[in-house]
Amino acid sequence: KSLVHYLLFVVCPVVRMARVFVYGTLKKAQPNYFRMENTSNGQAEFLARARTIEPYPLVITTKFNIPFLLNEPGTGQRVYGEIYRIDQKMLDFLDRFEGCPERYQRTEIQLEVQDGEGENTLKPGSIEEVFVYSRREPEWLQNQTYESYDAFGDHGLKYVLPEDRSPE
Ligand code: PCA
Repeated sequence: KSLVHYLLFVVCPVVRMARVFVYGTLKKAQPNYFRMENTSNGQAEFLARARTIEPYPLVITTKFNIPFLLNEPGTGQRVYGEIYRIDQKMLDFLDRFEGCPERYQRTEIQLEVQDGEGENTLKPGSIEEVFVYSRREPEWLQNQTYESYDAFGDHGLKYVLPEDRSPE
């Protein structure tokens, strides 16, 4: 078999990587960040802080105070978060963890890379298209929106980890 065949069918599947924008509990210093760092879930490499190009409603809801970015561009606020490069294993983990496609859908979103204090590996101001876990839920469009999620913020809405939830 040829070198081209080797590169296409042997190397490519191994190095296949995705990029994901996290805006909620998966961000640094948030309650689920440890799952991104746990290599038994796969690999995740921080790339940059970023902000959505379009406004979206970021709401905190359900009795477990879960943050959701609603897939309703043009309403709400431009949302801040972090871009990670992840391998297929981490993508599979996150899909399972986020209850995709039942609780969240994985869609694509356009982002503007922020200025990072030397930690960004993407060019500030560049526009990137990456995966995001979002949801379509018309009822929640009335909720208060946030431009940046912080589980420990003034809103006082304490996030409940999946392993601590009583049956819904
Ligand atoms: N985790 C995902 C979606 C919301 C959440 O809690 C994230 O941080 O992007």
